[in-house]
Amino acid sequence: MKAPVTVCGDIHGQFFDLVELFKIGGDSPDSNYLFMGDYVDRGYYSVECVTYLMCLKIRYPNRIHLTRGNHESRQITQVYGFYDECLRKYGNSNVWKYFTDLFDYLPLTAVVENQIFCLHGGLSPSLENLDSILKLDRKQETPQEGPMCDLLWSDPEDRFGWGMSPRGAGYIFGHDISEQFNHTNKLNMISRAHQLQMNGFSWCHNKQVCTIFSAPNYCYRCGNEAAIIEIEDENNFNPKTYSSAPKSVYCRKKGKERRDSADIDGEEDEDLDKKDNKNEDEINEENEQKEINERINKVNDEYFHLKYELRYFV
Ligand SMILES: [Mn+2]
Repeated sequence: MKAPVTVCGDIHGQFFDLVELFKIGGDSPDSNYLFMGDYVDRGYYSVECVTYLMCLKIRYPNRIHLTRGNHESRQITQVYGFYDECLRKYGNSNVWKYFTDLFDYLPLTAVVENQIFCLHGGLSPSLENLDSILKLDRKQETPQEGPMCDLLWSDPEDRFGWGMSPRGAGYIFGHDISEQFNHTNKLNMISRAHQLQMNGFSWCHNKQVCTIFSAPNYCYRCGNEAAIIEIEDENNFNPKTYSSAPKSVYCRKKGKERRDSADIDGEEDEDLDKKDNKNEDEINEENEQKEINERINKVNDEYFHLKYELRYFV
């Protein structure tokens, strides 16, 4: 990819903060963008975030680039919110299915001006150079181990060599590993996301690795700033930080949500009135819908009480 380009980290379903991001970085297509994954899960608006970014990609394919994060996966989205959000918003899992099928086609990494290696997680002990990344069979669900998994899951650490990751996927890698990789591939630096940064971004490994995090007040309670970095050319970076959108913008009234779930109950009651004269297929279909409705109600409860597990890691 060519500079200038603005590089962004995790978004995690915080749609109103994504709107804020474009206010700070400039509208697409006036500014070029590279997003490094984790569009979905955790926040309440994964559907809106991923739909908006994909629409921009379709409309301006050369102005915006989207790489894959560890959350762009069938398995992870079933645990951390995107799947449940699709059920809640659409009453079935079709939208989730289409998006997770699409995620298999996202690129894993990008290189800006042959100098800046961009990806979601970090390095892999099975990938010594950029050519070996091109040879990966990436059009699949992210595996739970191996080079493709490592690129989306690994983290830099203040240490030497490789280590086990506390996340249970990918590795932790020391500054000697980053130095060797950058030297072998004639790179200036590695730009990555994947870890919460209280100031939005930070350097490590003697300025050979930069972590960018673009979800302000992550999970609506971490109190962190977010950042994006405008790369003017291979030597000039302008970090821009921003806070989350004002609460009045994104807080939907509890009452409205309650009415939404009441509508679902209403439909169910209507169905019960017509219970006579039903064949087995109809009854099965009804039971299936009932299960979905129950799950939707359960998800609504969790939605109100912010029960999604919060970890330091993303
Ligand atoms: Mn991540």
